[in-house]
Amino acid sequence: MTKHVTSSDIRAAFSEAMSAMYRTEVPAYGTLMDLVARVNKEALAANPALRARLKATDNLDRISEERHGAIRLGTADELAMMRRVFAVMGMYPVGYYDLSTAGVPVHSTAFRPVGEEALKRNPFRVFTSLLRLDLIADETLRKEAADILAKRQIFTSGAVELTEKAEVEGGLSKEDADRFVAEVLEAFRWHDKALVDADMYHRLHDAHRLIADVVSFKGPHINHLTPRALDIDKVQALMPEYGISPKAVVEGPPTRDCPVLLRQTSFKALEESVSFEDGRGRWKAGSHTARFGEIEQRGIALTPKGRALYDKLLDNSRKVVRPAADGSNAKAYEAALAQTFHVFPDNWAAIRADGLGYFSYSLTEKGKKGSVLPDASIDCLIADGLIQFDPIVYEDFLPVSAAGIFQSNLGDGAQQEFVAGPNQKRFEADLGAQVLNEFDHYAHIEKASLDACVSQLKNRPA
Ligand code: OOG
Ligand code: NI
Repeated sequence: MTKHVTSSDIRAAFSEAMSAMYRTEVPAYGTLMDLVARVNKEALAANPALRARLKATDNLDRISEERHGAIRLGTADELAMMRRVFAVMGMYPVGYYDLSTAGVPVHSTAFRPVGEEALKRNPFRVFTSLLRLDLIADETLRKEAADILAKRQIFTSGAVELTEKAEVEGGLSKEDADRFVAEVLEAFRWHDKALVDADMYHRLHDAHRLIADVVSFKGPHINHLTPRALDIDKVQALMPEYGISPKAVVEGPPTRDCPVLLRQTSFKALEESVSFEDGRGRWKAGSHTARFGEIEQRGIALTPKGRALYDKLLDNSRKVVRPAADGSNAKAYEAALAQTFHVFPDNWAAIRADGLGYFSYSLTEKGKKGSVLPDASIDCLIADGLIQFDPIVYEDFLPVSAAGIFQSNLGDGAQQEFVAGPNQKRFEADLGAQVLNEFDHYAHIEKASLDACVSQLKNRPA
């Protein structure tokens, strides 16, 4: 019997290989990584408490590594196969994101590790979007785009064979895993020679820039990678000094003492040279804008109640100031956001008491020795210093933020409106599986931690 490597090890190797490839392909991304490493180092030096906490809970050496990337697929078959490929790496579809309401003709999920141990070993996830051709108004163009997509094969035969082998045998040997990573990486590679001629590219582009990005090329090139920043505001402020141009505003909640959900920002996508065949075997130079670099900073996962409050406050603040793509009202937007979020409690005890966030519970030193009456409430156990609680980190994405990231990287032109609403059923049919509900998932982690504390306390003789 051959020994299998773990799916987490394959994921870690894959994310490392992807990082190396992307840095070579997009040198500005390497610059961003250098800036992030510097800011993270400074943040740790300036804040010993943060350093101690991260040392206890995270691998300090890997703090500045990539947390996620993103791709955009063209067909149901591509999505279904991508699901099987990611499963080999222990990455499963979590959440459904409809971006049509934000003027982007896609719907998406995030493939990610789900268990605590897997997340700790390597948290790499891939935000994966599927183009909604049904949102192209022009019927002829819709048909042409579908025909082009139907002909392409984004995976190498080696990638498909090794995925099948992993499915049949329940894993891969070290040697096969190395080959798997190399073969799968090919699907994420950039191709500067378009599949379509210049005329078709421009017609797709006129329908929506994103449609041109998905349909015109041989595969779903990775369009960004995202390391973790310990001080996202500082990286945003320093980008120009490093010769990279940041998007107008940081997406998500404002800067807070108790971070919630996810804050993200990126540098704007670069204009890159590509070429189009002219039908007579000659290549004609052109350009395409799709690839960028992003950073993220994560906070506590919110309950449906907390999330509803977050959504309402974000919406309210955008009614006061809508961030302009050129950054001209960025300061006013930040001020409005901070102002609106004043009503969102900014200490862990209040966030917990109000039922806004998910927490992981554990026994204190006193709790490890103590015992309690069977009917003691959790609040009493906390008040008596037997149980402590820590925020559970949000591991998913935010549709409004994702739309902001998409938009700022699709150029600053006028936004388009789509009438379609979410269609999770259709997405899951195309995926060939159901996506995990993120709230159920966090609630489960919270409950398991609580049950463990209570059973330890109550099973001790009083
Ligand atoms: C994905 C944008 C969404 C995020 O971090 O919210 C995303 C894309 O541009 O394809 O990655
Ligand atoms: Ni992203």
